[in-house]
Amino acid sequence: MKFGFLFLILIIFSISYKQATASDKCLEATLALGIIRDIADVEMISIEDVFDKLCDYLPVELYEVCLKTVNHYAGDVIQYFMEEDNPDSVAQKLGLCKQPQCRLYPKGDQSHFGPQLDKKENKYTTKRAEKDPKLTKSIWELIKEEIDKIAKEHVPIVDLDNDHFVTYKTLRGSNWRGKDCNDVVSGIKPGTVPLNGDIDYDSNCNGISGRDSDGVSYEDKFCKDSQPMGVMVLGDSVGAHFHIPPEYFDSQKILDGVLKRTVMSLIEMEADWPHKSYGTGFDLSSSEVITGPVNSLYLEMWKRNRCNHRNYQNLAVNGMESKHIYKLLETTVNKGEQKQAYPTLTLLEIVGNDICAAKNVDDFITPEDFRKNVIAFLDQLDETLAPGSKVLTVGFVMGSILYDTLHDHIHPIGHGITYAQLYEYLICVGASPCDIWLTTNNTNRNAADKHAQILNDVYIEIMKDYKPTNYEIAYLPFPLIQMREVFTKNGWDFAQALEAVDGFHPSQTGQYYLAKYLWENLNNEYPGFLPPENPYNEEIEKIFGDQGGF
Ligand SMILES: *[C@@H]1O[C@H](CO)[C@@H](O)[C@H](O)[C@H]1NC(C)=O
Ligand SMILES: [Ca+2]
Ligand SMILES: [Ca+2]
Repeated sequence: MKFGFLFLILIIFSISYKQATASDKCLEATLALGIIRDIADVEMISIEDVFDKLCDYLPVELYEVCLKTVNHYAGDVIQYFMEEDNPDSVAQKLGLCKQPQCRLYPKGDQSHFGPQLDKKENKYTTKRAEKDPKLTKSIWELIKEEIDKIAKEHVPIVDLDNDHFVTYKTLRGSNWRGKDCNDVVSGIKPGTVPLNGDIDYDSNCNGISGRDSDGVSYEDKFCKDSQPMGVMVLGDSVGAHFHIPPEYFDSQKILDGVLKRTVMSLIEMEADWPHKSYGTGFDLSSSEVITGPVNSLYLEMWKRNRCNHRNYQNLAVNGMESKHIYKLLETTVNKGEQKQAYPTLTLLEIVGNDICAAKNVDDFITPEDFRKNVIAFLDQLDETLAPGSKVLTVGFVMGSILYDTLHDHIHPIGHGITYAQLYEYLICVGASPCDIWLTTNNTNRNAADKHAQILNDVYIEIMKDYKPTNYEIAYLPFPLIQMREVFTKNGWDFAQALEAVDGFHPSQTGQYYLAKYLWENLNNEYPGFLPPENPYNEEIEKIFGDQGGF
């Protein structure tokens, strides 16, 4: 059962790796209680006063169910906070945490001014006896339903012509795949070879159509011989760019309404930011809940050739592992229409979950099983991609860098809690996204790195003799080590390149450098792999402006 706000984020957090479990409940409750106490401190009000306003900080869609949750729990929470001013202890007394040895907040952490204030009154009823609340539907269930709708198929919810391209942004819309320029006719969509030179209308949504004064179609003149190529990402939460705003842990920002303004779209985006990701990012606008520079392989391809405008598909799904990756092909638009589609630069990137699926060092996927999964996927890819496509396989990350970089930094939760403490707590309650890398146990971290290298070697072996019909294939290591070298050389803290909240993913800054080094390395190590610059770019811009934007 969930409280106030953080449950939202944490539910999403847990969904991205695995289904939420009883252990996630403990984590969610503890963090939410910590935030509730922080708000009481910041405002110098009682816990009861916080509960009075709590649901006003959430979007209206969640108001009613929030109110029910508050009415159920507030009485007990106020009572327990008076007895012992510590979120871990309160969560345990509520029966939501079963293991008293797992503690996030330091034992003597009594930062809260409120106990005196709290004693005044408690208009909420306490329900100590009633362990199993009879809420009609918990917030958890509500949100899970919402996410299931989107997340089951990972295709847009309302798509009139059913071609997987739509005109709205979230819900697997144009933040994920180029915006549709006609949502009624299914042949018209980004990434296709133009119909009849697009003389009459723009059939592939790249903003180029019509003909010049000599009667020559602009598509024929500018694009036909330019080797257009789209970008497609088949991968995991790094490819989808998973990001939980640290602002959601900042009581002052919550009071300022940050959740109210942004949390629904975060849910509709599965907590992903593909429009700012290293693979398919294009959105350079600023946002209150994500900051940093944007660059991507798609943007580089677009800069090279304006004919590629809107030709991107980010099909990545949080938590993806090699054994499920073939499922992503179900939603590629090229399926069954290879001849009508332009070739794509396709990223195969599953940079960690195969390792993180292991709970201990004896539990890793074998190289043989991994090879089988990858080959099966590559075979299917050959039946999906347009002839002339390129596939870039990105290797596993050396995940011990995460711990090395962050372990002694303070987490956005505050209260002096370091990442090392958070990681151990997550393992303790059974809610860690990656027990084997996010741990103080360096035997485990090193073993995980070693196994990641073994899996990378499988990729390298496959590259040597795998000969598909419709595409060429290349392998590049995940450039995290290279990125760290650059940060170190410049005297920058590499923590900036990592996600502050989960301590696990590349941040916006990290995504930017990922794009930069993958693009550079691709061009250095595989020259000629990608099409050349289009000499007509300037003319296209002059005639078609921003080509309809994104
Ligand atoms: C680290 O984990 C290994 C198992 O992988 C275990 O044998 C060892 O005792 C652990 N070390 C510590 C310090 O807990
Ligand atoms: Ca459509
Ligand atoms: Ca066109």
